[in-house]
Amino acid sequence: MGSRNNPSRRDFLTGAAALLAGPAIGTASLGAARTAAAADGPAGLIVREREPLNLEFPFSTLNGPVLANDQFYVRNHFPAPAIRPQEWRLRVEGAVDRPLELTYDDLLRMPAVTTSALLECAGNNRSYLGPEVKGVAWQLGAVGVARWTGVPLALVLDRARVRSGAVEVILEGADRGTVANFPEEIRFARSLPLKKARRGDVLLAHHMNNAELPKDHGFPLRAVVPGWYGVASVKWLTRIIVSEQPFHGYFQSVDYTVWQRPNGLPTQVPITEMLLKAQIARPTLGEKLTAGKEYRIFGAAWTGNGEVARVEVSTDGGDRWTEARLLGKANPYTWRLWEYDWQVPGRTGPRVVLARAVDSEGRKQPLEREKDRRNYLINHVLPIRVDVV
Ligand SMILES: Nc1nc2c(c(=O)[nH]1)N[C@H]1C(S)=C(S)[C@@H](COP(=O)(O)O)O[C@H]1N2
Ligand SMILES: [Mo]
Repeated sequence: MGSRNNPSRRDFLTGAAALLAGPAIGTASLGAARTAAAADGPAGLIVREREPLNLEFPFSTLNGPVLANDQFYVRNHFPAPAIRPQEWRLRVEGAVDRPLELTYDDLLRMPAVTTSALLECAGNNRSYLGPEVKGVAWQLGAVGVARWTGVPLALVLDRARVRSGAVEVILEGADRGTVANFPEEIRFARSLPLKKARRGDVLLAHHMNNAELPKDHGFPLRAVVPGWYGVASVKWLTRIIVSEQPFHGYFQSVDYTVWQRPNGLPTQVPITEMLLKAQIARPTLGEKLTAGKEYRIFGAAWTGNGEVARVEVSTDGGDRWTEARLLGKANPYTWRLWEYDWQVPGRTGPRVVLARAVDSEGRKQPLEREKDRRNYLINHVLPIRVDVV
């Protein structure tokens, strides 16, 4: 009973109950963080860390398809570098026939595209795994959608003339700092397979929602890699290195990896594509709902590739599931807002509300946590306990 492949409802509810039970799993801290939110950060963002700055969007305030710049979560590993655009350069080097050195103005003059894209931190929802888990304790709000304007990376690579032996493109930021088990400071860097880097939708963005990139979102230039976890979207870009070897930098071999088991051998692989997820914005944990009244359950759902096909809601802890209404139109690489009008029962007491998504590839959100994912890729269904009063 209750194997990983076939979780019984009872096991699942045990999981949900344990999660809601208290200190062991940290519901108390969830509540504390939630109340601290408004007082704490700019524009009501929740301060998770001040140096380096890590800010969370209070997901319960979700109201539309795009967030304003000052609502967008911030995930910094090192202090944000202050960059003067006049002195800044983007260098393109490595396995290219024509290395480039571009100024900010050069980039602003190149053909640009504007597209909506969602960024989610691979550690979003981590606080639901319990207080002892390593990493920033995000609740639901290490995720956001903005409209990004920038130059396709493919265009810059074409200008630099990539050599035939190239396999990856390394993106390096200006920010630097120390990490465990390495004797010197390192810069933040991540690589993309050349094929992914050459898709027209990977951007070198200089504008966010029609404004210059804010400092904490990577001014003057950042990558935006739609469909991949946020870690791939390197901020404060200064160097693009085309490489003939795969890159194994810190942020894709020590941190931001998960385990896979090809041939039964545990192997660490970099985190790339986003997984399917539905999140409930309202009600929030512990919210009091009036017995016998209608309540609009509201949230968002997204997936790394493909489309969100369906969102289902349960208001009885996972017994029965009903389809929610998808709002607006499907838009690749962003979230789909959804709602469900719930006739709150007349009987008072605690209730567990759940939402789960299904995508166009037939994938479903899991009900249970997968252990091989370390402290990342948290996309199992999360219970929201409310009180009917
Ligand atoms: N240079 C640099 N780029 C970075 C990071 C960083 O610390 N330094 N953090 C990454 C991570 S883990 C995420 S989730 C996103 C967050 O982008 P945001 O701060 O604009 O929301 O930026 C990514 N790019
Ligand atoms: Mo992240």
